Amino acid sequence: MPAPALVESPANQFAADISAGLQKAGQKELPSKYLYDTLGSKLFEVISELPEYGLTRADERLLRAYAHEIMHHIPRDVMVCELGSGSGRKTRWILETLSRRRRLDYFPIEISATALAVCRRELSDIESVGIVGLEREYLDGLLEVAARRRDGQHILVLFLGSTIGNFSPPADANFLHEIRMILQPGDSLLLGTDLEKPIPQLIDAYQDALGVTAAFNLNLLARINRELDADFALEQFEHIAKFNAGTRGVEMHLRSKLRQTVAIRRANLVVTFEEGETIWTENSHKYSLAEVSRMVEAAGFRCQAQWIDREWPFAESLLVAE
Ligand code: AVI
Repeated sequence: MPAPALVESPANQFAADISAGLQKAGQKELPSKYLYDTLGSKLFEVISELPEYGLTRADERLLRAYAHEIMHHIPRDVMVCELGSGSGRKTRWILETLSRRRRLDYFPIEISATALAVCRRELSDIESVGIVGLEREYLDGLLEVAARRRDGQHILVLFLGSTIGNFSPPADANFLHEIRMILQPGDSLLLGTDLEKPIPQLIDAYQDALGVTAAFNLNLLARINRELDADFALEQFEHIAKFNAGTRGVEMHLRSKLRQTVAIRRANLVVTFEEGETIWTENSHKYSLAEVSRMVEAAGFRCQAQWIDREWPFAESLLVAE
């Protein structure tokens, strides 16, 4: 009889990923997806209201202004699936517009149960939209949606807010390719990408005056304390944001203010940090339009239409699977 497969629980996976990231030779790092526990998701909502952080408002402005145009490119019989719905607020414009033509099902996919609950609450008043939240990793959720497709039905995937930029190149292109492999020709992907802008503006956006982004970043250590019985002293780390000119991304780090040792009991790990050493917690890539074109074409999509916000350079691209 074959040995039973080992199923990783989310807590074990979290411990394994934290342990691997903090033992990396050279630059220590933590996966940015773990920034979004209940508290982290709420702090991100506050970030998107900050005057310095124009990304979410640009995304929402475009969706609101062009929802009708977007709809004209989408087949009538469509199921809408969103990777990382967040609060769902900016999705409202798309769902309201599409559901005026005919009833539709909307599948938000999130690893955060809290974000899914907020999304359901935010959007449940829209008539003619059935909401089926999937608490999954993005591609697992998308596979599940694809399995529910009826004959002749199309899928519209929403991947908004430039979350793609948090997959450092070339992982961004690879991820789009994986999405493409699940879709069928004629399905669509609405992709939001944050565009290049002056470096001081970017640094302000990720190192805001109120310190909300700092709290968002430090919460990752607090989360490890809470969930993995660790003893990070938060006041001994500081948030920094810097622009990496080589990769053209804003990096968030947590810098150790002194030499210190931290125990993470549930990961069976003791880690030493040198004074000034950093943990890299997130990359937020800033795209050029030419780069977006190359990336989507290499992944097997054709760009059918594109809308750009001039106030905060940001692009919404409607892609069709070829
Ligand atoms: C979710 N993502 C697109 C945000 C970004 O801008 O990269 C996450 C974020 N990190 C700090 N501020 C916002």
